[in-house]
Amino acid sequence: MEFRPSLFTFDDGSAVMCKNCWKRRRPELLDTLSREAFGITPEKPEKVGFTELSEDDKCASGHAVLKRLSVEFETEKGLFSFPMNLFVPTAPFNAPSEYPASGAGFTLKRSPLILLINFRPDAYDMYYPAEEIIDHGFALGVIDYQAVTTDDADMTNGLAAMYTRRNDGTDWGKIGMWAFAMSRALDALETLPYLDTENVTFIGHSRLGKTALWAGAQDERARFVVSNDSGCMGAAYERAKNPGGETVKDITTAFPFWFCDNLRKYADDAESMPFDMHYLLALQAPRYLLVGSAEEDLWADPANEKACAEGVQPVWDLYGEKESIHYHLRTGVHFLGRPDWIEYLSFIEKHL
Ligand code: GTR
Repeated sequence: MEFRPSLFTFDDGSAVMCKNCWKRRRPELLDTLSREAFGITPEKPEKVGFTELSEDDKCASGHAVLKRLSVEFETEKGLFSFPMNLFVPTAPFNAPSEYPASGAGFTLKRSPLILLINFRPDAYDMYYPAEEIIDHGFALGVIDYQAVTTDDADMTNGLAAMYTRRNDGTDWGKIGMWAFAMSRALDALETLPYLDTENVTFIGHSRLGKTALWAGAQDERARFVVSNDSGCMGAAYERAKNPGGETVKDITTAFPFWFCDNLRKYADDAESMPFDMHYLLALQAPRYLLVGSAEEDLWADPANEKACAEGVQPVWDLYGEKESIHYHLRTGVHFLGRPDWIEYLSFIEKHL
C-alpha cells in the first residue's frame, strides 16, 4: 500500500498511463473529493445573468471603471443573486472606442479577468492592490464570500438555503458554495465583450484559497488558479503534517461546515482518507497552477504545500508541460498582500 492514494491508479486498480487515461481519471478524483471532502455540487444553472447596479467612471484616477453588479441565476428554490464588484481598465484617452462605457468620455480596454473571492464587501480592500492590478492590464471581479452565504454552520441563509439537503454525508459545505459562486460569476461575465475570458484567473487566500482550488478543479475555464496560503484541505498534504501544521482533526473540529459531513470520518485517522490534497492540485492540470506560502505561516504547513505542488508535476508531464506549476514562498506571515500579487501578476502576464 502506498503512503498516499495514487493519482495514477484508477479506482478499479488499473494504471493511468497517458494523457487520454488521465481524462478518464479526472472524474474519479472529482467524485472522491465531492463525496468525501467538499460535498456534491448542484447542477450548473441553465442561465446566469447579471444586473448592473451602478458604475463609477472615476475609479483609480480614471484608469478604470468600477461596476457594481448583481449576479443572478435560478436555483432549485428560486432566483438567487449575489453582489460583485468589477474593475475594468479603461483604454488610454482618445484610443479607438471599441467598447464604449455608458458614462462616455472613456472606453473600456479588453482585459484578462481575475476573479477574487474575498473576505469583505469593500470595493477597495487590504487583500488586493486594485490600482496595481488594473495598471497591469487586468480586469478584476471581486466576490464578498459572505454575501453568498455566511461563514458558519447556518445552512438556512444565502445559497445554502437554495438547495435541498440529502443529509447523507455528501451535502456540500460552505467552501463548495463559495466555489459555485465563482463559477456563476464567470458564467455571467463570459458574455461581456470587453473581458478576455480565455485568460481567467481564480484566486483566493486561506479558506478562500481552498475555495479557489475547488472552483478551479471543477471549472476548467479558469486558465490560472492561484492558491494563497490555503494550507489544510487546500494545497498542503494532510498526511505527515509538519510541527504546527493544521490537521484534518483541527479543521473538522473548528470548521466542520466548510466541508461535507463525510470528512469528519477521517478526523482521527487522516491516513485512511481515500485521497490527499494532491488530488485537488492535480485537477488543475494541465492549466497554470500557482501555489503561494509564507515562511511564518506554519499553520498552513508551507513545506507540505511545496511538497504537494511539486508532487503533482507528473500529471503535467503527461501533457509535456514543464513550467505550468509555480510555487512561491515569501517571508512573513499568513496574508495575501502586494508582494504575493506582484509575484502572481508577473507569472500570469508571461503566460497570457
Ligand atoms: C484558520 C483555518 C485555516 C485557514 C484560516 C483562514 O483559522 O484553520 O484553515 O483557512 O483560518 O481562512 O484565514
